[in-house]
Amino acid sequence: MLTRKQIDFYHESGYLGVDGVLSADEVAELRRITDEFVQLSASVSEHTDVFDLEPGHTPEAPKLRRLKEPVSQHEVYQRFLNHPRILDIAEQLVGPGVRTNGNKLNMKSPEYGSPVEWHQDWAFYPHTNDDLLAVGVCMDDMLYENGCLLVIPGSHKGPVYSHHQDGRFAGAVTEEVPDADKAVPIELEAGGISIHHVRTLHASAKNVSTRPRRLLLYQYCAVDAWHLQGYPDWQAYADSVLRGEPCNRPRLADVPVQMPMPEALRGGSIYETQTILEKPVFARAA
Ligand SMILES: O=C(O)CCC(=O)C(=O)O
Repeated sequence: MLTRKQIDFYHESGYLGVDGVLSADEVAELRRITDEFVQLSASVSEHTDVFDLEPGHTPEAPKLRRLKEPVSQHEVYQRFLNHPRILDIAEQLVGPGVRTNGNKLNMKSPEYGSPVEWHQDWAFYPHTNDDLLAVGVCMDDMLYENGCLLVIPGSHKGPVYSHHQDGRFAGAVTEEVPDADKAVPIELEAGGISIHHVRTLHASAKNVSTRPRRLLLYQYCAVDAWHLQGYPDWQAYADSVLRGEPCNRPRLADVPVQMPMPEALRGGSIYETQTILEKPVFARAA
């Protein structure tokens, strides 16, 4: 469980790093399953609904950038989504009650792992209120050198910046990123978790080290935060509730929203969407 000080820090700064949430055995289990998926990705040569590939991927040297919706791919990822320690923490920050609104496993392999440009998750999935966060489960030590998450403290209390270019959603902030010089790295040992608020400006650089950086991202939110694009039916919403009761009275907060529409020119993953950026910061530096 988080201390009062950690909870206050999260609300004030819009992020938090927590060491030692998973045991070494749990991390080993996640790595083992993930290695199997990397091997499986050798059988494809283009992005699929499951695999997002790094440029240069070949069957002989598979380079997997993202496993999409890992929770739907393997029971182990599903189990960790419901890990009591992680849920306790998420509930302390968005609860009582907690539901999930997505998951992904981003892998930055040694020496080429792709960067992610500055963005706010809120621009991708605005809800009726902003009690949403992403937990990053570190499957490796996550350090500056291997492309740890970078966050701009306090940015979750500020505006939602334009993620549009030429009138279409572009998956990254397309104006000058304010306070980029104040960005801080979230560095953690394997088994630790990063937490960032849905409106916190964040990014990550290319992995220039010889060590992998695999980050399993679970999105959690308040039970009464409803996606503004809705749900196909009640069950689709109710199935997302992990703790507490489903609630058909969304809480409406006064939050700035720009829908991620008209749709991006390229979809499939944030990496693909961001390839059209005219002024990338990290891709240019890489
Ligand atoms: O994997 C990362 O470094 C950042 C991931 C991220 O922000 C995202 O996928 O939305």
